[in-house]
Amino acid sequence: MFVHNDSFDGRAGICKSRRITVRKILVTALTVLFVAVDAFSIIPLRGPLALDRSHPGVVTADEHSLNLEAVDTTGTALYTFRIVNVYPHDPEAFTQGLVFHRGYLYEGTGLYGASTLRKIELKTGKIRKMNRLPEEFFGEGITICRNRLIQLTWLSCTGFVYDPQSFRLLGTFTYPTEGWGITCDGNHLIMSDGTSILRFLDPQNFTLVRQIDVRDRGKQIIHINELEYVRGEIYANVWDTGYVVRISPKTGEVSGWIDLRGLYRYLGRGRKFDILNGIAYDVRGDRLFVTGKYWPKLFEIKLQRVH
Ligand SMILES: [Ca+2]
Repeated sequence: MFVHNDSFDGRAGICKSRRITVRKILVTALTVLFVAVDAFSIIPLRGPLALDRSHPGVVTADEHSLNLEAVDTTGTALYTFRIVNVYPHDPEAFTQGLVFHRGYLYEGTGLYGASTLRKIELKTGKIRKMNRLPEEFFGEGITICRNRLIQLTWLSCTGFVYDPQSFRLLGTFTYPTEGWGITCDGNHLIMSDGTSILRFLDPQNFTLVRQIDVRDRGKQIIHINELEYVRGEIYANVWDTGYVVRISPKTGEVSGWIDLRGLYRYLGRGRKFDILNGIAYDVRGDRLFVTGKYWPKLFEIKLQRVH
């Protein structure tokens, strides 16, 4: 059974004033979600994309209000990328969570009144299954851990637990912080809350096991966002930057920065898109996928060491 886990550290105050409201909302939410899982549809998007390497768009910070600033990576490993494949991605998706599981992508999207959970065909971008969250929930990170699909919400202190095959709602749990990103290392859930702290939770009862503080050469790295566990490391989008950080799960130390700002120029000119957000890893195929909010494309990339 799921527990109401409001006590994993001193930041518990964020939820307490909302608890009664949250319970009321949950009753409504559970009803709506059970209806929603039966109402999924297959929504065709577009076919596979070919990457036009000869005419990448020119993107300026002014044009898209994106933060294109470089991070000082002196003294820490720096990587850039090579594009291996390009796939379609719903340009209306405000991406908050991304997972690859048994041949399909799973995506969680955000915003009040527009938050969803999706199962997607990688090559075509077709949405095979979709839940809409009740409008009072702002969807955040997702992960699949021990055959349960978990979706966080931003300020509601509530996580949803689904069957990954049917999207049937199995239960909910609470946490005393904001909900940003979540991933799974096989043994624990790993959750971010927008600070530099990553919390390791028991995947059965959602109690806190331990936590780490993400630091690069002693400096706290805040705004740790969407997460992915990749071959013994935690990869994390750093909010409002074009970078992903590689983090030691044992110490929280940053072992490298991945500069993905160069992906923006492949998204097309004159098109609305928002920040880089969304990392998924195919363990069997050793494939790393990244995308962003309102991005029309999802990229399979390989890392290239710069220094
Ligand atoms: Ca992820």
